[in-house]
Amino acid sequence: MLSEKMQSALNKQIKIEAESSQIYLAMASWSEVKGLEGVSQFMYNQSDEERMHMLKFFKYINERGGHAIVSELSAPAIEFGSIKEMFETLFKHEVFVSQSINELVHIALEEKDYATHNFLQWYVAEQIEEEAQARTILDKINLIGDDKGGLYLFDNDIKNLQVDSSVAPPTA
Ligand code: OFO
Repeated sequence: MLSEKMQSALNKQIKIEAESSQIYLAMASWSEVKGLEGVSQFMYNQSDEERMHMLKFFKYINERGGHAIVSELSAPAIEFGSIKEMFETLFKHEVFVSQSINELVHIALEEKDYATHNFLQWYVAEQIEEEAQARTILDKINLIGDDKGGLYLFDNDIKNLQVDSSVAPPTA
């Protein structure tokens, strides 16, 4: 059984994961409108992945005798200035999510909830992966600079970049 404190913290994370999905969906749309087909596909995939993260929390809370809550979400930004700015926003957001996961791990230990602590390890690994991926992409964007040909190739390459998880897929 989840403690009240643990349950409410996990429900807060559901909201964060759902908002992440919306943020990346908005990025997918912005890129698509700009004709960046590959970047847009990457963002659509990323958005789906975040929904999966959300559902995994959802199922876990209900499985442990809690009640997963669907809540109102904040509207994401819809304009991103440039690809570089957009990926910087993505990177910062992932760092924020990692901090939030760390906070959950902290609460799980405080509550002596070792099952939740164990469950959260998947997310700890996933965040390492997501931050590293965002960093790699930003490095590439910095290399390209204002080179239009480079941007074209980047857009083509990123389409095939797998938004994959570092560990087994969630059971949700
Ligand atoms: Fe859910 O990992 Fe990104 O935000």
